[in-house]
Amino acid sequence: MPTFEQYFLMNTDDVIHYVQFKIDSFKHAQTITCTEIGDGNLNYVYRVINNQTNDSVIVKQAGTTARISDEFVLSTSRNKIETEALMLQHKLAPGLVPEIYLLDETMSCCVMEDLSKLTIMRTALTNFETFPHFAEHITDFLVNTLLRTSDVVLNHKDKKELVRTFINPELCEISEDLVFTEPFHNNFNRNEITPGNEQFVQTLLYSNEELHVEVAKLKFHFMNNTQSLVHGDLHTGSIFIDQNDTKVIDPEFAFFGPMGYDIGNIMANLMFAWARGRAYEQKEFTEWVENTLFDIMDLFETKFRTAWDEHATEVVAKNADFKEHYIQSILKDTAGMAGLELARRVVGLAKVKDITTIEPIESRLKAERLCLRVATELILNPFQTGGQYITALQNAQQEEN
Ligand code: SR1
Ligand code: MG
Repeated sequence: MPTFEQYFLMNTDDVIHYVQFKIDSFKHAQTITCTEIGDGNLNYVYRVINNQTNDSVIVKQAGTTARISDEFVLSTSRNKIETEALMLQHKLAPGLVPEIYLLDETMSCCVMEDLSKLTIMRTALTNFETFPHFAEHITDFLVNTLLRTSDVVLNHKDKKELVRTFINPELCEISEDLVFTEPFHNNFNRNEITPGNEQFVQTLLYSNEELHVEVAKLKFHFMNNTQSLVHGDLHTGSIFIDQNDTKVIDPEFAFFGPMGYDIGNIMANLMFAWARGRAYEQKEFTEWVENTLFDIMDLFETKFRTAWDEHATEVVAKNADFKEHYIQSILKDTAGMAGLELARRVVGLAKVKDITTIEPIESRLKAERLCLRVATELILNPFQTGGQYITALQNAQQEEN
């Protein structure tokens, strides 16, 4: 039996031994079931159950390459960044993040709360399920994790220490390439355009010089603005949900970057759900998405303003005009980042099943064009309000009719 003193990539039998060795509630277990349940692009995720007591945990381990493709060779220490981000987010946004039971730097794995009674939000959205508390929960998560890791609130030396802890060059490079570069140029072989939309993508993205300038600005903003500890990959596949609870998972891309990256990712992934809802004429569902898009922008701003007044420690943060400037720039970043996410998941690697599973193909092509139209609008003329996001979706839909 392995002693887990040196890293190796575990299989299900190894994970059973691992929990017997490391986790108290599994030490004397007679029968343990272990299933690999990961469906992300990078890591391996095991659900382990003690069949006598029904105790269960999740073991998540990083491999030396990305699960989606061996061409991404990555340090397994990304698991430490993910686990430490979860621990910090758990403190800042209690109830909205799974509990961590163990971080094992040798095995590059962590053991955490099993949330399997909830559903991955993207899966639920593709079935047109709605969630009345989502806007409330996700804005609590965003405001608490973003504002309270920024220089507005933290002592600046402490914050710089945190910036150092969360330096995440490899995963940032993935985003710099897949989000900010490849989708806008036709010479990257990881792009894959659905046949029928080639000319549209050529005109709207590849030959659009005006767009390239704004994308370049956003890329450098992403790389150079250590504003807050961002989740870094906050799409609906990184959220577990049901009618009562919302839990944010998978912050392996966490680093200090612009707040708008997280907010924009949420907005864009809800827009994918909207495009799918329209393709299948799910009126009630698309209305819920519209209300949620509106509420997220509205609640984020309101809660952020209140939290600023309550938690700001920085002297210049008392200046009302500075506060206004700061908030307006978050909203601007949010729009640009949302546009980038919309574009990259249609054209580049790591597409989303909200769109890829739309049938027939003509409806998928329309949904993709809709997302790209809104993407370019968001990047070129950043919106400030939820209402503008909804109008853009509706206008783009009109153009497709
Ligand atoms: C190589 S990883 C591809 C994508 O999956 C992750 O979820 C991130 O979104 C990344 O861009
Ligand atoms: Mg992930």
